[in-house]
Amino acid sequence: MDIPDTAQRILAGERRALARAITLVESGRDDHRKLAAALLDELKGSGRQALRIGLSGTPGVGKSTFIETFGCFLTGKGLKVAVLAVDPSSVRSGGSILGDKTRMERLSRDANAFIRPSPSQSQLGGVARRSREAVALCEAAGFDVVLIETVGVGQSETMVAEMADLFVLLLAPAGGDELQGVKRGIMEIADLILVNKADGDLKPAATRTRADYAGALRLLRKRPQDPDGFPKAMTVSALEDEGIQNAWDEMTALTDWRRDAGHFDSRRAAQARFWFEEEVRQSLLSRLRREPIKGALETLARQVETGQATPSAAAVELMQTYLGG
Ligand SMILES: Nc1nc2c(ncn2[C@@H]2O[C@H](COP(=O)(O)OP(=O)(O)O)[C@@H](O)[C@H]2O)c(=O)[nH]1
Ligand SMILES: [Mg+2]
Repeated sequence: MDIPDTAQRILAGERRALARAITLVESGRDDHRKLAAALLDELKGSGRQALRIGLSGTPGVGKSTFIETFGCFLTGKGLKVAVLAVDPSSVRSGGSILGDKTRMERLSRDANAFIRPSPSQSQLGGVARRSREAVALCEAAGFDVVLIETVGVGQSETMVAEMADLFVLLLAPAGGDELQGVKRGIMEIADLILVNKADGDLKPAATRTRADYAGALRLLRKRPQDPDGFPKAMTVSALEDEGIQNAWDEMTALTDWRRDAGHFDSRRAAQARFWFEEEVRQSLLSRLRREPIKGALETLARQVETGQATPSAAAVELMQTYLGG
């Protein structure tokens, strides 16, 4: 791959070049990693900035339907939209978006939309890096909005929140009066809670659920990056295309406020630092899993097991021999 040429094509918004570049960053091969790093470096001065929106919700809440409706709403406003998925379970399910293309039929035919299914890769750290780099590529390609979808499993929301400017949690109307077992952690990173399916028979339940979550959000610690009234809970119907304009208005109001208050840039700076540190952590961990450290680790671990060495002395020896300290 000719890196300067590919970079030019991406900057010119060529979708095929973008798709191939994403395939490159998704690759685990060492030579591909080097090319990917060179490409991202070439593109880093593009000065283009998309609004990155993380979207999470358990299977069945309507993420795909919402992305279709919301995505078409945005392209209807003349905005270019990219959709990416972070799904650590995709090895089994075959890609969360891929299986769902039928629900995004209109958007996938839209010339101003680009949809990319999640890579098949089981390691969350790896998935996160690939997704983050794919976001950077879409940004350089001139997309105005990048939607990053994730299913609500474990750490993936946290990872997505670390690469998004806004985090949207999609929920379904609750049957009873319980809050649907949404983990506190995910409530704490949400900027906007959208209770979907607020239509037909489900509308009263959606309205109640929204009120419950609005109450729960008020109990959370106030975050410096929020103006009054945020995080906010609203109802939408992705199927009937209701509340979408309102949701977008709230997203832009929040983003504008954060830009003016300096939170937008400082958050991105903190995220860049986070990913740098995460990358260093991952590199160190992968060295531990490779020879010669892998074997030395095993040998020392046996000595620790049999009492020939103490855990700390063995650790110090390993660090001194292989990691210079
Ligand atoms: N009534 C209603 N059903 C919806 C709405 N959005 C999605 N659904 C339905 O919920 C089911 C799951 O939707 P899907 O978008 O595949 O959810 P995902 O698994 O989160 O991607 C489908 O049968 C959709 O038609 C909505 O706004 N109202
Ligand atoms: Mg889906």
